[in-house]
Amino acid sequence: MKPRTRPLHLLATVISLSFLGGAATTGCRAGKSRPAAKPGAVATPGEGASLEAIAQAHNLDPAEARAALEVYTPPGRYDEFTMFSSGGHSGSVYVVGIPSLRLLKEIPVFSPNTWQGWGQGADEGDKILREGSFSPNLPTQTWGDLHHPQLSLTKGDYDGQFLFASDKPTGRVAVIDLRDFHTKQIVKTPNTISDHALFVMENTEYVVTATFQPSPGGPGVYAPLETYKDRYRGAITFHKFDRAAGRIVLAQSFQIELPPYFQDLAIGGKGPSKDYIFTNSLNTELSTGGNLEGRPPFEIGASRNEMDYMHVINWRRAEALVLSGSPKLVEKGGIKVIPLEVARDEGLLHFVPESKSPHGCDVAPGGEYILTSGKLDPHVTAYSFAKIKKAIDEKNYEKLDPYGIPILNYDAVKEAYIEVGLGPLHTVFDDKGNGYTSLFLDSAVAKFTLGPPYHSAAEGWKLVDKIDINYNIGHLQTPGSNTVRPRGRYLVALNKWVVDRHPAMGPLHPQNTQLIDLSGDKMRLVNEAPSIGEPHNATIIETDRIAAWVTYPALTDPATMQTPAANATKQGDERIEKTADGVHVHMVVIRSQYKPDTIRVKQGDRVVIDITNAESARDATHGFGLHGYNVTASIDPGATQRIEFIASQPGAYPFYCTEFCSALHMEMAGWFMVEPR
Ligand code: RUQ
Ligand code: CUA
Repeated sequence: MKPRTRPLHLLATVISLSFLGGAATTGCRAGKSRPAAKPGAVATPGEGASLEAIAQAHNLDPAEARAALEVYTPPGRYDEFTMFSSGGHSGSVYVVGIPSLRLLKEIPVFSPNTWQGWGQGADEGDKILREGSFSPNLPTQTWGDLHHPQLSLTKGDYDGQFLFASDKPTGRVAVIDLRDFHTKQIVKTPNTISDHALFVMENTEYVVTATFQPSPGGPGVYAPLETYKDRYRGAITFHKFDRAAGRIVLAQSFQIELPPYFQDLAIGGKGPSKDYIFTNSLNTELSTGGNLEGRPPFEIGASRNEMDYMHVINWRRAEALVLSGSPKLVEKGGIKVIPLEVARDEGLLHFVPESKSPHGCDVAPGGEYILTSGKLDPHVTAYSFAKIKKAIDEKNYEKLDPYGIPILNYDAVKEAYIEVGLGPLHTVFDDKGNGYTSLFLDSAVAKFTLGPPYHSAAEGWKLVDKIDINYNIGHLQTPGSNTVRPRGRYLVALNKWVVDRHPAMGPLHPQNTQLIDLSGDKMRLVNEAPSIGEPHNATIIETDRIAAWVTYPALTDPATMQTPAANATKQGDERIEKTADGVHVHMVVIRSQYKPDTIRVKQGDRVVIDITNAESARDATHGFGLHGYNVTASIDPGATQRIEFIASQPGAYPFYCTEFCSALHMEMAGWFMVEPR
């Protein structure tokens, strides 16, 4: 590839060193002062004090006093927006109100949760974790890095029905139903050993994931690292989503094999670009590390080339090939796979040069531009989709990559190259034609104008504002940013480190979410809150657009959402049946008793307990805690739930309600008696 003039190239090298060194940005950068922490309330003036006096007593400057009023959500009122935030390695999704930043709920996904009885050894969550584990021949994976949450779309906008979330290390996708905020399915992406990106297509036809580390064929498949170039492959996977069933259907899913680059972030096109998807890649050098074996460390080996490749994939044509039943496809891991050579020969895949070690890959709301950032280059590059299309049609190639994939001419497809600051990562959008890019190294957010049709050619692609945040920002989000209708109003900065923002509480600090007001020309920091785990990425929707239930319709099985569920127990029909290998308990719970409250089994019996909560009152959840057997369940009003285990040890075991449900909650208990054989 011919060398290009890179303004600030030297600077990029310096940045690269500090970026690779990791700890270079603690926010305590020399030469740049940040406001020192100051005490909160020093005295609370009594009733009748003026707002000014209260602000003064709380040591608030006018901007802080104003922000306090702007984000205050009085007791009993709801936040305007709801954010579904990644919990990183906590494995959960956290539901947070905006602008208050109040934590509203935890949705357990990839990790067990005792409060909600999720993945506790005998319940539905346990089954979902097992079925969606990395490999059937390895222990059930009970942790993950919940990375990218994404709401379901209808016509390119949020519909409030489903939330999907990816697990980066293992390459899994979870489906969460927003009627009850429960995880319904976890799917291991076939043939991959790790995934990074997750996004959904315009009408949620597919949930798409792209690999991170390439693999020789998925869990359990070995090929020597020396054969990396020939035997390892990346992939982009189209998980078919059946909206009526609320499940991913692997039999109708497909995958396109890609070169063994690390595919990193990906996004679907919109409007003119809606038949295409775009994904970054890094390590086009095909480095495999080996720092004790005479090879460069991975991070050095993987950053040698000046440019990596943005992948431009014609998914519409790929889908047509799959639906045509073409014999060129192979069946692997339960899905149809388009081999790399077929993708190349069918013209499904083109590359666009992009600044090395790129990160964000985002599409402007109208689909005209694709924006990427090179972590080591202080610019955002905007590519014009029209120019990409033209270059593909005219075969305007610079050269072919080692796998024969055409690399489009950079100068022919580039639209703009905007200097934003150090360590640019992701870009989001507002409703006024502006882009906002997170700057990891600068610990800042840059605001710039998009080009036509958002702004005139003269006004477009200009840096217009910048704000410091605290500290190492990764993703950022605005409500509806990746939809066809970004809402603007607020921007959330999701920060990896919090350094000095909260009082010392041991060396592991909380991480941090900061709220920025976008209503004026200048961005304003108005709120912040610590988070549990890394708030990796988020997705933000109007609270009143979420189609959540307040109770289940009577006799619903949350596992299937069917009502009446086959295993529900009606009041008056409570009983204990002997089965060939044990007992089957049909139980009803209602304030404040279990019926039956005495269960007698023999040691070694298989025990099946179908528990139905007969309540219809809002919030009338009951639990079932059987310690010793390590069984706990939370049965919400209207729900029915099955618990299954073997009564292996004799003894007298109490069970009790784990939800403080009534004045007689302490009396809501029973006996599980296991008679020795
Ligand atoms: S990517 S911090 Cu793993 Cu979501 Cu950019
Ligand atoms: Cu039911 Cu406590």
